[in-house]
Formats: sequence, structure tokens, C-alpha cells
Amino acid sequence: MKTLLFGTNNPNKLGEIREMLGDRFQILSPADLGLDFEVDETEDSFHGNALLKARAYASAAGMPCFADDSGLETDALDGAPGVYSARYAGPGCSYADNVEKLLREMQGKTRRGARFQAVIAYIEGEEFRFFQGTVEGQITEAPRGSNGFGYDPVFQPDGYDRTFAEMGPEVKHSFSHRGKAIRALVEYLTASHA
Ligand code: ITT
Repeated sequence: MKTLLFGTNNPNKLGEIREMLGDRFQILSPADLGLDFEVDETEDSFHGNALLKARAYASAAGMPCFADDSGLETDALDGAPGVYSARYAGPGCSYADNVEKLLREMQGKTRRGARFQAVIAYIEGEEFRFFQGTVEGQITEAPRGSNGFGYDPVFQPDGYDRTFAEMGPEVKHSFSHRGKAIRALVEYLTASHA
């Protein structure tokens, strides 16, 4: 079984990736390798920040590594919170703070279209590659559900009457931004290591 490092400090992302890949790849976390650092996300794109994180962890660990930069874009707020999704309500904020701020900013807006984006940067040796996933939906008027993390309680994907937080993890992963990006990575790894 191939071993990959997932360069993240977000336990929810780690849990999702292990749910998706656990039976096919051994997924190590930074903590498993005794790595404990934050990467400054100084780029203004998901691609740029995913690569920054993947490079930092790959060079610290010297093994194949991937990182995920992801977030929520809304039409009515010109793409916000976007790359600032994790810290939308300020440094050290909680998921609940972010959701509260988003609903406040969206109050009275009739355009509620939004999308989750995930960009995975994968590094092996000198080579890097990107894999991407998007899921379109709507921002609800109030939070619903308790599964998942982050903005899941206020994101209702198109074609569903439930938010991500009202779905089981298998259903979310089957068409989520992260599920799509990860399946593209797996396809690449499977093809290039056949
Ligand atoms: P790492 O950089 O250590 O991986 P992070 O949480 O800081 O962790 P990002 O900078 O990529 O990661 O920010 C992603 C944020 O976008 C995340 O904290 C959530 O607020 C939101 N997000 C991403 N994917 C999500 C999902 O599947 N469901 C709900 N919210 C999500």
C-alpha cells in the first residue's frame, strides 16, 4: 500500500481524506511524523496556497505529499470568503463564528448561489501536479444539520433539499469538491503506478 503524507493541520479534512482513501493508501498526518508547523497562506489563489503547503510538508518530510486548499465562494459577495474561508471572522475564529458572519453578510440577499472549491497539490520528487473539484449550491437562510464541518450547515448543493451537514459522509464525499479532487488524484496515482 502506497504511503502519502497529507500536509494539513485541519483534523476535519484529515478525517474526510482517510474516509475516502483509507482502504487504498496509508495516509500520514504531520503529527504522525512529529511535524508541527503552520504554513503562511500568502497567495491569493487556492492553487498558490495548496502548492505552498504541499512544498513545505514535502521538503520537511522527504516523501510524497499532498495538501488541500479549499473554501466557499459566494456570488452575492463577489466570491467571499474564498481563500479566506478558514479565517473569515478573524484570527482564531471558530467555524460557528464564520457561519454567523456569512449569514450576516448574506442577510437580505436574494442571490444565494455559491460553490465549494478544493485544489489539491501533489508533490513527488521534483514534480508537482494539481487536482481540482467544485460543487455548486446555495447558501441557506439558517444553519441546518450537524455532520461535517465548516460551512456545511449553510451549504445546500444543487439538486438536493439537504445541506452537507444533513447528509452522511459517504453521500457528501460522493460529489463534494474534495471528493472530486481526491478521485482525480487517485486516478493519476493509479495510472502512473500501474
Ligand atoms: P490546512 O490549511 O491546515 O489544510 P485550513 O482549515 O486552514 O487547514 P484552508 O486554508 O484550505 O484550510 O481553509 C479551508 C476552509 O474552508 C475550512 O477551514 C472551512 O472553513 C472551509 N471548507 C473547506 N472545505 C469545506 C467543507 O468540505 N465543508 C465545509 N467547509 C469547508
